[in-house]
Amino acid sequence: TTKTLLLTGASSGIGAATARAAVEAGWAVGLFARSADKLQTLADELGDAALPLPGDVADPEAQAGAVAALVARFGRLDAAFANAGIGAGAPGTEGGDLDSWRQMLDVNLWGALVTARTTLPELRKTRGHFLVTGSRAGRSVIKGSVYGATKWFIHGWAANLLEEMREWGGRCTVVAPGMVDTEFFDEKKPKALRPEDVARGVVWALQQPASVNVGEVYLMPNPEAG
Ligand code: NJP
Repeated sequence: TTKTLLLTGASSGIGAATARAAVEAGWAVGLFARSADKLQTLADELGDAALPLPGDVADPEAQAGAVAALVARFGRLDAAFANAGIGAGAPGTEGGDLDSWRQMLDVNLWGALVTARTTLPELRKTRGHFLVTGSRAGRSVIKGSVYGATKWFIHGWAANLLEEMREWGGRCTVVAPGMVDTEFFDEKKPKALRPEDVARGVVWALQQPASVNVGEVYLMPNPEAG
């Protein structure tokens, strides 16, 4: 049987690169993000192994519909990667833009929580794997204090979620990169990680034997290596 992976934030960056790498590794993928046109283009590239699932992670009904559609199409869910996230200019606390705060909380926290709540009943059936994108910013201290704190939440939450999932043989991984050259930034970041570098780490975690839990995939760029 083909294993299946639901990815949020699949329309660009780390999510799109992971979708490509997972299909390359033999997985079928459900592609969730708001940009329906980008998801369709990626699904056309990936063929029968990909299902575009347009929606907003802040909308629990949209996520529920996407999981139902994926299971209807592929018959099972083996892994979910809660990767959608925004930096909103990585706002800090003093003078922080309130709308940006709200959007980050809705996507980075609420959206990831809802992805877990929506996928866990299906993952339980396959003793599956939940992955979530944290950050170096969830392991250290950055100037964008509010963005950084959303990622500290992810790391703390995922460590606790692993304990919950272990009761039925599930697994939980935090994917924690340093800077990655994606649409997260307005400008190119030539010395950063490539989204493909992160995707390789995600697929490596997915491919470990069921008896092995990868708690964290922590990747940093090494710019002086060329
Ligand atoms: O960024 P980008 P990344 N509902 O902008 C989607 C974390 N991270 O790949 O909805 C559903 O290319 C958006 O799609 P769309 C970061 O915090 C990054 O770098 O169509 N989806 C797109 O597919 C985030 O958690 C760096 O606009 C929503 C995707 O999210 C993850 O990596 C470093 C959505 C964002 O793709 C992926 O970001 C680090 C919504 N409401 C952690 N809002 C870095 N780049 O340096 C957004 O440590 N999306």
